[in-house]
Amino acid sequence: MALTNSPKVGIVMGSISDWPVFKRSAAILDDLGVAYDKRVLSAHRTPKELEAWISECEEAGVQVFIAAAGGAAHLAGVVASLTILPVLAVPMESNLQGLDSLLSMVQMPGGIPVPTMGIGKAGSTNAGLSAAAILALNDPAVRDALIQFRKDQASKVLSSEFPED
Ligand code: RP5
Repeated sequence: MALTNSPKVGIVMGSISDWPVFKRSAAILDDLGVAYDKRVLSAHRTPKELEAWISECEEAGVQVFIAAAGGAAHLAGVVASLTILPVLAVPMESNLQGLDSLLSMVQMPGGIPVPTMGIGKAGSTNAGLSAAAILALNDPAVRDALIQFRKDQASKVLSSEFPED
């Protein structure tokens, strides 16, 4: 499958079963106007295809990866082993409530870092925002979009209304 045009972020999940939660990362990037390429690729089920996709992303100008997986979640670590670009990890909920996923990602041995988000929906949202923040270092349009996102978020909090009892 051909890559999305000029992607800046590569987003990869170990299974399509991750998408209902992981789609929040993609939604944030959509909101901020950041192009990405998304794939279902597994570190243990499709390792060769995963490696090939990472190379394609690097050649296409991707600057940061986001990887979501659950259980013995080695996907982000494997991606990080194959690129020097930053790789953000999103632990998916699992039979152990995602604690296994979180520890698999965050407890990488020293040498191959995997910055890891919180488990599930919040982590998925924050991965999209963190990827955008990395891009914003060199992309004024993404920086402006992030600033606007923060303003809109603050406005929503400040206009909160209590429900009637
Ligand atoms: C991981 O195993 C995937 O990232 C997913 O979170 C989990 C379960 O995968 P499926 O059995 O739903 O395909 O590799």
